[in-house]
Amino acid sequence: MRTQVAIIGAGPSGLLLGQLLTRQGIDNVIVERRGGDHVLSRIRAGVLEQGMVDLLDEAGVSLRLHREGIVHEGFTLAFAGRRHRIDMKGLTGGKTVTVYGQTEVTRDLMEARQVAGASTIYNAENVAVRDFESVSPRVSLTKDGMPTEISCDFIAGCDGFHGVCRQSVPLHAFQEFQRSYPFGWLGLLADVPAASHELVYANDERGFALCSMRSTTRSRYYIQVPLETKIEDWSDEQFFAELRLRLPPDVAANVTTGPSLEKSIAPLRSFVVEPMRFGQLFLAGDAAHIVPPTGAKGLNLAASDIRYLFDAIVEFYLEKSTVGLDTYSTRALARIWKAERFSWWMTSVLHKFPGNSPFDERMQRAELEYVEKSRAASTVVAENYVGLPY
Ligand code: FAS
Ligand code: PHB
Repeated sequence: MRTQVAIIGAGPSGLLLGQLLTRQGIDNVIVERRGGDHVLSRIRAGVLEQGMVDLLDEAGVSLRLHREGIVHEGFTLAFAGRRHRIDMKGLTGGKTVTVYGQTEVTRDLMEARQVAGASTIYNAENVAVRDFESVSPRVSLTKDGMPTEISCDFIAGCDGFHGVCRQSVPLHAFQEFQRSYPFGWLGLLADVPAASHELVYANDERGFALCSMRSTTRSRYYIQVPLETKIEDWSDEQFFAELRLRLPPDVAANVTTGPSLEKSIAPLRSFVVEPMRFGQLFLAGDAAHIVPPTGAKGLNLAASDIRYLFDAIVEFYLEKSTVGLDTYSTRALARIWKAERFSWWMTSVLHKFPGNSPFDERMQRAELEYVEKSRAASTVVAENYVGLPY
């Protein structure tokens, strides 16, 4: 099989790149190791920066997003019995975010790809990327027991943190930067009305909590849990009781309980690999970086990677220029590191760190009180949350 761009991974990164390339008339094949239903079953991000909304507009997949997505103009930080609203719209000259689940973004992209008749190989096994340092990179895989090979011009490694692409690069060719956090997030999705019309991030003595949503009738909640926590340790009732204890009383009183549609525990880590390009192999999204979800940046960083990579590939084919390809890694990493900083900062100031000294506790409180009292400090939070320019 021959194509121009072979994309490894049918998560949001791979599907968005595939959709943009297909609309541009650039042939591409997506190779995904799981089935489409499994990809859709993963409950992840919920907040889209304007840059991502604009890219989904350009990809022609934003009809439902504009119909069902909820525009948010601010969010609340709750701490020490007080609340501080970050007026994103007022502090950034009108910028907002849109609440619309990653599952729905993925669904919209999958449907568009099916309509376009573009090729996606699901349930691919033994996926390997080969000769990507040459001008003739290849992807080999097994499908229904049949070995298959795809020759291409470029390979987009959109296969997430545990994917094969980054792991296929020789160790001497890259440097990893990482920090693991001493806790995880236990998330619960339920068809209950939202406890607050905007997101509430709570720093409580008992630990972090987040009230988010997928719609006005479907809520997404998170509580910080110890790393060794097992899902079976937490019944729905125990989850809601703990959530309420960590929220401001009026928000807690507004929490409606209901059976969980999904419950999962996510570890928190900061991770970046440099560079993101290896010959004709380009890493994008979680394959290249991970942020703790506290800053709602993971999915949105995948979008800016795809913006840069798509523009570079189009420039190559249309203008026979490699400038975009040659600067992709530097350009993407410049934005990635700023989002890593913001996600690390939000995580550092909002969670209960086991082993924090009394000094550390005072520093955390001082950070939050500075944001509370300073318009400049609140503006820094607001402009990072809505997303720094691409
Ligand atoms: P993905 O991991 O989504 O997709 C990679 C795809 O590649 C997967 O479908 C995988 O099956 C496939 N793949 C892997 N290995 C392969 C191989 N060898 N061959 C072929 N295919 C292969 N972000 C937020 O902004 N907010 C959140 O609340 C949030 N919560 C998260 C919770 C969890 C548990 C996780 C893991 C991430 C969370 N994220 C969150 C981040 C998440 O949204 C990612 O940023 C987003 O999924 C990135 O998309 P992709 O880069 O496409 O990677
Ligand atoms: C979510 O709705 O899943 C969500 C929202 C904001 C975050 C993390 C997750 O910071």
